[in-house]
Amino acid sequence: MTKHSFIPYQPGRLDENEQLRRAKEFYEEMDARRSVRRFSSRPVHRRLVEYAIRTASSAPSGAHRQPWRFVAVDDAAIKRRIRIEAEREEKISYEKRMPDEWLEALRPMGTSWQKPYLETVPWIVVVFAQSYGLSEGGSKQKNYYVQESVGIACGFFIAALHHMGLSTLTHTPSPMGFLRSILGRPKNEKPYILFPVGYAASDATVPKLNRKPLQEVTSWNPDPDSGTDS
Ligand code: IYR
Repeated sequence: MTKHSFIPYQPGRLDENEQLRRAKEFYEEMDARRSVRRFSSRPVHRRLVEYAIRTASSAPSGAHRQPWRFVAVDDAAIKRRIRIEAEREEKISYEKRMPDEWLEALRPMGTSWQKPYLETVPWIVVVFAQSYGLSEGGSKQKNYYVQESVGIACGFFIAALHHMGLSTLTHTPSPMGFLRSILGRPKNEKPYILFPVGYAASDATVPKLNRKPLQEVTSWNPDPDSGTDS
């Protein structure tokens, strides 16, 4: 492959007070985000979904392969099929596949195998990870760091939706293979995350959660001798 041409890049140049102001503002905005399981049926303009996907697709990716595909669905019949198949898998998971410890960990969240929002939400966006690329001629092209790349893109997607006042849920009905057949995706694509996208219902509630404080998620210049590993 020929080398890219390189162009100057000089982002930012903000003074430190402005940096801090923006840092705090962005943190507070993101900290206000919550996953939602009750959605309004109020329509969401397709242009908003397009911008969320554009933002997601601006994420960094291994060798800039952008190994993702966003499949956006607002067709009622397709959403219904997704709900039926997702609930079929989730029912088996909740009743048979998930060990007691997992069910116990989920109990505080009040989730169940039932996913009515998959039908009432205006959009479902299913993100597929491309384990390898397919050229137009059909030859395979290796992708790199696919899981990391798609995970980062999904993070951008969630942030973009929140910024425009929309809500979503990081939903991974398991196993998710049914999404490939319902949505007609090729065999190099694996379903990664399903995002219902819409406005939170007016009666939506979320569990009262606390986030870990900074010191619990951060280590600064750790001393290797005081680690907990023996
Ligand atoms: N996929 C199931 C179970 C589930 C698992 C985790 I980890 C969650 O944080 C929430 C739910 C479901 O969607 O109900």
